[in-house]
Amino acid sequence: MSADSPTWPKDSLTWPKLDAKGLSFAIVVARFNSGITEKLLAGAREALSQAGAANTQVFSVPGAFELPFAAKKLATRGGFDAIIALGAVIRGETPHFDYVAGEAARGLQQAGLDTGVPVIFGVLTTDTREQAEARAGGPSGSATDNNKGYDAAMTAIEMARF
Ligand code: INI
Repeated sequence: MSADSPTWPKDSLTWPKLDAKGLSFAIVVARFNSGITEKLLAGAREALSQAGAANTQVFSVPGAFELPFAAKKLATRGGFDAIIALGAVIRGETPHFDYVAGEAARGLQQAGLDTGVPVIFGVLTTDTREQAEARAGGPSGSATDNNKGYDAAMTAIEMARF
């Protein structure tokens, strides 16, 4: 952290002005529920592009359960200022949800703590597909509004500068 790092705004909870120039990011995205995760990916790319990130690489894995392995491998490889993990875990009728969502959250946090590279949790965990769609840009599929991929990328820029 340097003296000019963004600090939490005193008067509001809006995003600090974030500049990603000179930063490199890896986005790792799960293909499971790809109709949702592709929208998260579009949101993340839009945020990084708006903030001036010139070097972003995208990697895909089968499902959210595989995100921690990939994130740790990329963080260990070096060359990335932050890793953004994107996925969508929808509860449905099966206890599988709890294992997949829980291990994705635990493993992604661990990957960041183990490597010292920020690993951002851009994984939706919802009861229904409708709830997931509402958090992936809504009916219009917006890349900027109500898009947790966009928010995850903004978080990545802030933590890369921390
Ligand atoms: N993976 C997801 O990303 N989202 C889900 O909702 C999901 N459900 O519901 O099963 C899911 N399962 C696959 C899992 O992530 C692994 O790819 C699989 O278990 C192989 O390890």
